[in-house]
Amino acid sequence: MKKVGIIMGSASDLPVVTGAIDTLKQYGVPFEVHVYSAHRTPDESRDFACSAREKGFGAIIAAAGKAAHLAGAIAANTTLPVIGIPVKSSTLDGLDALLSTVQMPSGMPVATVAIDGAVNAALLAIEILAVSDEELEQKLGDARNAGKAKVLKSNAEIEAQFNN
Ligand code: RP5
Repeated sequence: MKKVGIIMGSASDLPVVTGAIDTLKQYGVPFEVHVYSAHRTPDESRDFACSAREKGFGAIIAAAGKAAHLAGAIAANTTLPVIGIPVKSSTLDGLDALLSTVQMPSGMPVATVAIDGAVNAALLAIEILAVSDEELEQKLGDARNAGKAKVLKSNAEIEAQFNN
């Protein structure tokens, strides 16, 4: 199975990124975690992106806060799908990172999830790998069904509570 690369701009992003790590573990998807900053270690970020495909990665998650150009910088150096997590690490509550990550010019896509949306970033990476992996696709389907059952149970309880 292809690996997922998780890159964060700073070790201070780890509490957010943990949501992605836990989700990938839950699905048994192999991954690597690195701290590469687009501005503090631009050479290392570039080297990772340039060699990611040949190293067996199938998708890359890039998490960064403030003027967050990490996901875009990674995308500039690979044709692998890149998923950006805008991290809420500033006085602007992550809006700065959201806009910096989502507003990529045409030709250089970054699939941007919600501010601190690490679980969805991992699920999107898993969905990308599941395009050619039936077992993974089955796990995703099972999780959707479990989520549906949970909501239906909540609905039954609420309806009983309000007698409607
Ligand atoms: C960004 O700046 C990082 O991704 C982090 O979210 C933010 C703050 O970094 P530190 O100053 O905590 O290293 O580059």
